[in-house]
Amino acid sequence: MSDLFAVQVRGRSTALGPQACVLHGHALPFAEALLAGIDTVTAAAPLRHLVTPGGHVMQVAMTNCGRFGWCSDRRGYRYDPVDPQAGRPWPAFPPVFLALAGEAAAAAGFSGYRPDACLVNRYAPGTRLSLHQDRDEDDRVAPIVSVSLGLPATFLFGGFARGDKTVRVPLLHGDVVVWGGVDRMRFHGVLPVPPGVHPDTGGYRLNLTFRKVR
Ligand code: MD3
Ligand code: FE
Repeated sequence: MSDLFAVQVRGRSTALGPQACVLHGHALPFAEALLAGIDTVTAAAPLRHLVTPGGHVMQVAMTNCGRFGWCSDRRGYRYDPVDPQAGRPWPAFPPVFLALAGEAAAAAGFSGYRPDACLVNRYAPGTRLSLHQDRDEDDRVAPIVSVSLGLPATFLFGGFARGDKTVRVPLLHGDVVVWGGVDRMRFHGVLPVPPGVHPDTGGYRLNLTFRKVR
């Protein structure tokens, strides 16, 4: 295994790179409150399947909360302060979202984290997210904090070119991953979620990704 991808398990955290790590089970104490927050957000801004600029319907169902929401349509990808489906601003962050994101970022070495967007992703069994970079944010150094809830999935963590070797990282209910600094622009994706039933989410995997857009 190359140094770049050396995986080191230290108690409840696994380093994926110099500034990327998995905090195993870190969100478990917040899980119930986070799921209630997701329900509040999706009541105001329902999960939907966006269309890519190429005209494909995305397998992952998405919505947002916070000052900005990630959107995709035939015109391209962008962050929008308004939910284009509802014609009004995205719902505010449920307070527990900000508390968890700030605390997890600090635990990973990024103090003072103030995200302004949270993308909510819902995966039904068989759903995958192909390898990509997150490059629609103005800030490409601030960390992204990702929270996995419900069905387990295998995360692909790659390099800085699409063709670079990837490592597979199992992500379980309650795991939090933090990527920032030099690791921020890595290619990443999610393998098809295996079928299953989770006591807290039923037949879904939910993922929250906190971002600093501006
Ligand atoms: C790794 N979501 O929403 S975790 C996404 O599980 C996204 O739903 C996946 O990729 C999911 O864009 C993966 C989030 C994530 C976000 C940014 C990253 C992983 C990252 C940036 C660099 C490396
Ligand atoms: Fe991503």
